[in-house]
This record gives sequence, C-alpha cells and structure tokens, in this order.
Amino acid sequence: MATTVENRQFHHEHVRSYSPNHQRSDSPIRDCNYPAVRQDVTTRKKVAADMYDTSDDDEDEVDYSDVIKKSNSELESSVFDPRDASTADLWIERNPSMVRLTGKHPFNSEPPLTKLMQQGFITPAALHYVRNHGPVPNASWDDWTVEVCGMVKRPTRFSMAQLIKEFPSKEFPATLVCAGNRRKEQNLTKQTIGFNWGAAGISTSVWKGVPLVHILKICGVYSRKKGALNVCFEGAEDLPGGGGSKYGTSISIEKAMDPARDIILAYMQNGEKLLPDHGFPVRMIIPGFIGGRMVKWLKRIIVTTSDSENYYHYKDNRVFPSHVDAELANSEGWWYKAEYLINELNINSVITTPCHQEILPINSWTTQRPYTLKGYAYSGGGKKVTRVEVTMDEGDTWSICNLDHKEKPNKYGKYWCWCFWSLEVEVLDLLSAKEVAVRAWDETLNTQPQNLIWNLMGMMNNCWFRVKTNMCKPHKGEIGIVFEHPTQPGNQPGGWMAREMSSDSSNQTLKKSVSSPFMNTTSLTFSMSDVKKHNSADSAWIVVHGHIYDCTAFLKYHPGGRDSILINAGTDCTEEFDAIHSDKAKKLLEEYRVGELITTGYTTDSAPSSPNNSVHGGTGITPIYQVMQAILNDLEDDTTMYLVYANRTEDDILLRGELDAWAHKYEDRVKVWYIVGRSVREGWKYSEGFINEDIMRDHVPEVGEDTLALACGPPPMIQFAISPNLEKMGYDIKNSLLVF
Ligand SMILES: Nc1nc2c(c(=O)[nH]1)N[C@H]1C(S)=C(S)[C@@H](COP(=O)(O)O)O[C@H]1N2
Ligand SMILES: [Mo]
Repeated sequence: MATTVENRQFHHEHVRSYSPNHQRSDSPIRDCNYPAVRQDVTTRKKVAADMYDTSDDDEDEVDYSDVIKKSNSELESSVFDPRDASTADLWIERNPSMVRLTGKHPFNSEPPLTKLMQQGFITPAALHYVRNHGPVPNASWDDWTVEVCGMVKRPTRFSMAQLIKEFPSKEFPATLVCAGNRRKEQNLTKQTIGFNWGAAGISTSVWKGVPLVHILKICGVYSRKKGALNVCFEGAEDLPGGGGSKYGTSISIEKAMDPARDIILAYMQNGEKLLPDHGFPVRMIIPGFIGGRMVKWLKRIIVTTSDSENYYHYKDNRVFPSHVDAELANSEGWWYKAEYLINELNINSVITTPCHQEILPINSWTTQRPYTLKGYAYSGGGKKVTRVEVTMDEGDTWSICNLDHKEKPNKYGKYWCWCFWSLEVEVLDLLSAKEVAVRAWDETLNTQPQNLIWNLMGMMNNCWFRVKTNMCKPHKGEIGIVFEHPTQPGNQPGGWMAREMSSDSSNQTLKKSVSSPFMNTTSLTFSMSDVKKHNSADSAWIVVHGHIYDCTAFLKYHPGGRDSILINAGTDCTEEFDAIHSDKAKKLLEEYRVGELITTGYTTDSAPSSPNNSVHGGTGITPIYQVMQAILNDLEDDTTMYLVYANRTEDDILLRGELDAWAHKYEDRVKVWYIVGRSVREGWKYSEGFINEDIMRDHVPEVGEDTLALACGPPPMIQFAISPNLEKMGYDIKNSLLVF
C-alpha cells in the first residue's frame, strides 16, 4: 500500500525551491496506521481536540432526519437509462426526469425547475443537479483512500473507515450552485463557451463529513513562511483536458483552515452515502463557493505554494470582462490573471411560480383573490439574503417580498443555503403588467444588475430574472395570462429570449409562423410614468386618446410652433389636441405613434397618475379593450366580438372613439352597443336605461360552441343583470362567462 508521491501528476518543482526543508519526493506517504504516526483512535481524536477547539462541533447540531425523509418520499425511482448504455456511465442509475444538457455524455443535468421547487428546502439526491466533466469513477468504499501530501509534516493516506471513525463530523445543509447556473440567458445573447444551464443548476442537501481543518492539522501543515499557501484538491476521473488529467482546483490556506467556513470532506448526503454522480465515496463541500471548487471523488489533498496547476482550475470558473472573447483570452493570457477567478457565489434570485407556460385563467374566481409569486434566492460567502423585491413596471416601483430562511446560521452567523421568497399580487395587476422581474439583496447590499453582463464562460449570470406576461387567446371558453420564462434549459425550445431573438432577425412572415398559440399585443405599451420622462425637446412624447406619440422630430415643423408641443410634452393632452386640430392634423399625428398607454383605471385623463395607478386601477373597460385589441392584432384570429357597454351618461363612455373606429373598420367582426342611464341627448341611436334581457338578446349572440362572454363592472350588475340574462340565453355561467 505504501506508495511514494513520485507518481503524482501535480508538478511542484517550483514548490521545492520555496520549501527546501521539505523532501517531498523522498518522504513516503503513510497509510493512516503507518507505524511512525501510530496512534490509537482515542489518541487521534484527542490530538484533534487539543490542536484546535472541537468542543462545540456537535453542540448546535440540528437533527435533519425529518427533512431528509420528507425530501426522499414520493420520488420516482432511478433507473438505468438507455441513453447511458453506450457510455462509461452505464452502471449508474439516474432519475428519468433530469434534463440532460450535454447530450448523452458526460452527464450534465438539472431537474425541471418546478419539480425542484416542489421538493422544498432539501433536494433529494437523485434530483440534485449534476456537473460531470467526464466519466464517473466506479469507486469502492473499502478500497478508497484520500491522500494528504505536499507541504505537510506527516503525509498521510486515509481510508473511508478512518475518516468516519477517527475524526469528529459535522452535518448541515448547504446549497450547491454551478457557476453556470442561468447560462442559457447568456448564450441566447451571444454564445459563450459553456452549455445551456437553465435556472435549476442549484440544489440543497444535508451534507455530513470531516472538517478539512481537522485533517490538515493532523497532517501538520507547514507554516506560511515556509510557503504553505494553497490547498489543492484532486478528483479521480481520467479527463481529456490538458492532455489527460484529473479534475482539480485549489483554495488558499486561510480559507481552508477557517473554521467559520465549515469546509468538509463529505461522505454522506441527505443521510445516505453519496450517489456516484455526486462524488461517492467522498467529496469536498465548500459552503458559499461555486460548485466548481467542490471536487468530487476526492483522491488527493496537496498543500502547495502556488495555486492549482490543474487544467480545470485555469480553464474553468472564471468571469472575464465582456470584451474578452476566446481569441483574446488565449492571446492575452486572461486565463492566468488571478483576479478573474471566482470563488464565492454572487447574489441571485429566480421566479419559479409562475412556471414557464403556466396559464392563469382570468375569471370571476381568479380575479377575486391574489396570486402568489414565488422563487428562490441565494448569495455567496455565507452572506444572508436580506431583501427580495419584485417589479411589475420594469423597475419604476418595487414590492418587498416575504422571505423564508429555513436554515439556522452557523455560530459565525453564516448562511449556506438558498431561501425562498413569495409575494401576493393582484391578478388584474398581472394582466396590465408586461413582465414581472425579481432582484435580491444581501447583508452587504450586493444586488443584481438590471441587464445581463455577458462573459466568455457564461458564468455567474445574475441579472434580474424576468417573466413575461402574455395575453392568452380565447380558447375553449377561457382567456388567461400565459407566463413565459426567459429560457428553457438545454436545447429545449421556448422562452421569451429565444422568441425575441428570432423576431429580431426575421421578417414579418417568419414572425407569424413562429408565433405560439398565445399572442402578444404587437404594439408597445407604456405607463404614464414612462411618458412623463419624455418632456423635453430631446424627447417630446404626448398622449392623445390613449395613444402615445413621439413628436420630437416634428417640433420644427409644427405650424403652431414648437412651444405649444413642448408645454404638453410628457402629458396626456387629448382635450387640448382635439380642441384645435383638423382631421388632417389628426392623420398626420398617426405617423408619430410609438405605442399605447397602459391603464386599468377608469380615467384616461391628464391627471398625473402615480405608478400605482396603473397597477391598482379598478375594473373598467380596459381589460376588455385589451382583449379586443389583442384579438384584432392577431392576423390569424377572426373572432367576432359583441360589446354591450353601459354607462351612466354619454360623457362617461371611455374609449368611445377607439371602439367606434373598430366597429367601423372591422364592420363584420366588432359590434358595439351602448346603454346610458340618463341625460340622453337627442338623436341617441343606442339604448337608454339599464341593461336587461331584451337589450342582451338583441346585441349578444346566442350561446354557441365557441362563445365566450366577458364582463366587467360592479358586482351587482354582474350578479343581477348579466349572469341571469346570459343564463336565459343558454350560457353556462360557470364555463362561458369570465368576469374581470
Ligand atoms: N472530480 C470532479 N469534481 C467536480 C466536477 C467534476 O467534473 N469532477 N465538477 C465540478 C463542478 S463544475 C460542479 S458545479 C460541482 C457539481 O457537483 P454535483 O454534480 O454534485 O452537483 O462539482 C464540481 N466537482
Ligand atoms: Mo460548475
């Protein structure tokens, strides 16, 4: 068993010059029970206790057996997957639901995001994401050893039995995140040199193992003065990188010895021995660090002067500035610049509820109760996530979410796990939002950037996580909001980033052909607070009848002079405009239209609206107007729409101009009928009074297979006037009436 360190692949010729006293190539690696350091188990434990304070290692230990048991229940069993049959991994059972990111081999996979979240705080080992650079070593527990060598006084080789019996252990939950988590968003911006992680390259387990600091102390690390500055870790698999090597990396000796960091050699995951994919029989766990530093199938720990020379230590897990492409990275040696190596995770958060393609039906049931947004958040280095915020107006206003930290911090106040956030929002607010975005903050006030910052390896992507809300076409008696995540993992299609990419680079015809069954209103929408910002000669926007016009270029041509536009810039000036302009001028204005005003309130007047106005508006014609607009904008939709629109007086009729224009333009498809309660002027050709059965029968079609009634208005009107009359007309109120 006694081998020497001569056959190691680690090159540390340079190390020798820093540590002339250390005759590494001559000093034999000792098995743990080598006579020269023979100690019985109790003595060794006592030595460990003497060398540093282990007295409270077990003190605050929490019993995790319940969470673990829960996490493993009701999980479909792992199987030999036919995709592995022709690979070196054919002997490994895997959970069939894992999403493969790199074809068959090596195995790189993440669980479906929704499934991951359903498991809660602790991820069952079989659903834990996997990042393998090569074939999984087919290890035997009894034969496995971990060798500690390099700049230590007592190079030693430990068996698994010794790691378990002769050292104190620590057990705690820790979240692992691959630095490539969320990389697909980067790849859709511009291809990086990494594969497509979705947002589930993250998992949490209860890990149990020997603190690294115990092992290093037992082996007697040389002093820093003598050059013991780094600790390298090496795995067991044979990899192609760098002309044949093991996976390996290193951390500094301070970090390795820091008791606050809870670094362990883990041999248990969720109360069981490790699965082959996660490093059986033993791996490094370095809480708060990127997954890439946590070497699996750990074979060697080498104390050295300089950091690891392993190919993967240099060519992986680095974040370069955006301008550095592959060529530049090689020609200018960016791989070897220490400051671009990453260790501690950065802060991140993700929306997991709603999930991708989730449909929230809009009906009297759903609009009356809030919808709960949910997700996860984490930060690195043990920093606590202290705030998570959601915006529904692209960052103008933020709501603070509820936070659920399931772990107890360690005695140094460090947090090693993800936390969960949630926020109740109004369904009508979701309906009027274009997207929902999340960002987190940690205790040192790190937060996430609004925009993606591309880097060559596609690592540490933590821009705001945005979920788009699209109106879902009336279908089988329902309309709804369909949510769209930015991407889907691996080569799975879907996500708004891919859609936006394809519509950028293609013509109208193609755009139509890639459209999903769900439509997006094609025109841009803005809130009044957006418009308000364009109030100068540099950018002069106005709102007229709910449409937004950019008049900047027109300023110098305006017959009435530029100032008369500028005093209205950034406001709704419908009345002012209508008062003095000819039909010709109105037509001219159309050329400058840049979008539509979003509002869910009853008012479209020029009163300054706070950002909240746009999200907390009452029920009104707006949702129905938006549905109609969406249908008309979809060239493939030929739904006929009948609108019966009741108001107190004619002056109260909102959006009348638009509705009449539609009724005129789409004569066969849009029928509008008004009812006003009082002050009817002479020549009024519509109904007067209250909505009743006769009016409904005259202006609403009989129920048909594909008929859907949408209603908005005060509850008594719905309850006493609309529902009963629709019922008389054969409508099944439960399934074919949607109330906003
Ligand atoms: N020996 C070895 N260790 C390794 C790797 C590897 O390929 N080989 N991958 C690393 C990377 S990049 C990550 S993110 C984590 C993933 O651990 P997991 O597969 O248990 O989730 O292991 C790290 N340790
Ligand atoms: Mo990773």
